[in-house]
Amino acid sequence: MLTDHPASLSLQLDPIKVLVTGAAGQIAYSLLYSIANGDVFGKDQPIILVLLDIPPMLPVLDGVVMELQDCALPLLREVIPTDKVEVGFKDLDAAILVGSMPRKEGMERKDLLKANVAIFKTQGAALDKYAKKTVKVLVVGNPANTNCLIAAKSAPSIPKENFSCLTRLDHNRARSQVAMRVGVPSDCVKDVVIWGNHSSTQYPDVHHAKVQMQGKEVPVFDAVKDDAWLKGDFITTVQQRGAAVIKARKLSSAMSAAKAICDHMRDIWFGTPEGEFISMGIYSSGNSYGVPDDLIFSFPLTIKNKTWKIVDGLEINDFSRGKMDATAAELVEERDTAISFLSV
Ligand code: NAX
Repeated sequence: MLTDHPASLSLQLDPIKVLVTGAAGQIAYSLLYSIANGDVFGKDQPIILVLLDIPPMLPVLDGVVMELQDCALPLLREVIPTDKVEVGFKDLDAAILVGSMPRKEGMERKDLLKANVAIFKTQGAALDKYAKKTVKVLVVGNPANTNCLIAAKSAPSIPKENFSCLTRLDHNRARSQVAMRVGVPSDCVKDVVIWGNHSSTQYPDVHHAKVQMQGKEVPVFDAVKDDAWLKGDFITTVQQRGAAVIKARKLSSAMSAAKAICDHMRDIWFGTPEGEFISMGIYSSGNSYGVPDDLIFSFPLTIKNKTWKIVDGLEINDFSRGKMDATAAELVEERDTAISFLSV
C-alpha cells in the first residue's frame, strides 16, 4: 500500500504534457520550477515538460534540463528538450508559447511582425497536426495578441476559445499599483480590467474595481480619492511598466511575467475565484462591448470548467470608450498587416 507515502497522490493521475517554448530564455527560467512543482496544474498532477527552443540554444537547454533534474521534484516525470516542432507539439495538454523573435537594432515594427507571423504560423500548424484538440494555448511572446491570433488561425481543428494571450501581468501591475496607493495587500483589490492589446495602448480600467478595507468593499475611486491619478499617472504607469523595468534592469520583466503566466494558466485549469474576474486576451466574436470581431483582445473574464465567459454588463463611460477604441484600432491594424504576411 502506498497510502502513507507523500508521493502516492501523484501516482494516481496520468501525467499531463506541457510545452514551454523559448525554454532557454529568461522568462522560462523563472517559470519552469513553478510548473514542475505543481503550482499551476495542481499538487497531485504529474507532468511531462517539453522544452522547445531554436537549435543554437540546445546547449543552454541541456543546462536547464540538468537543473530541473537537480530540483528532484516528485511531480516531474520527464523533461524533453527539443528544437523540432513534431516532437515539441506532440500530444500536448497545455502549450505556453514564450519564445518569439525579439526586436533587433534597426528592425522596423513591420519586419518584427513578419518574423513573428512566420514563427506563430508554424507553431499553430504544429498544434493543429500534433497536439490534443483539447490543448490550452497561452501566447506570451510579443506582439502577444497578434501572435496568438495567427497561431489560432493556423490551427483550424482546435477551437479558437482554447487560445489566449497574456495580459495578466498588466492586470497584476494595475492591482498592485492601487493596493500600494491605498495601503492594503494586493488581494484586497479585485476586478481591475485590462482592455485590448498587451502594448502601450492597453487600457487599465478601474471603474468596476473594488478595495476590501475596514470590513467592506469600497469602489476604487472612493478608496483612492484621487481621480486625477486614476485617470492619469496610474494608467500610464501600468501601460509603460514593461519599459520602466527594462530601463532599470537592462532586461525585460521575467519574475513577474512568470508569476502572471502561472496565475493565468492556473485560472484556466481550476477556474477563477468565486465572485472575482480577471483579464485575459481571447478571441473576440460577437461580444457586447462593441469590440471588433476576429481579434485577440483582452477582456474581463470568469472561468469555470476550463471555459471562459466574458463579464457582460459593465458600464462603459466616454472616457473608457475612447481608450477601448484606440487599443482596438491598433489591434485591427496589426491584424491586417499580419494577415497580409500569412500568405507570403
Ligand atoms: P529571452 O530572449 O530571454 O528568451 C526568448 C527565448 O525564445 C530564447 O531562448 C530564444 O532562443 C527563444 N526563441 C526564439 N524564437 C523561437 C522559436 N521560433 N521557437 C522556440 N523558441 C524560440 O526573452 P524573454 O525575456 O524570456 O521573453 C520572451 C517573450 O515574452 C518576448 O517576446 C517578450 O517580449 C515577451 N513578454 C511578454 C509579456 C506579456 O505580458 N505578454 C511580458 C513579458 C515579456 O516581455
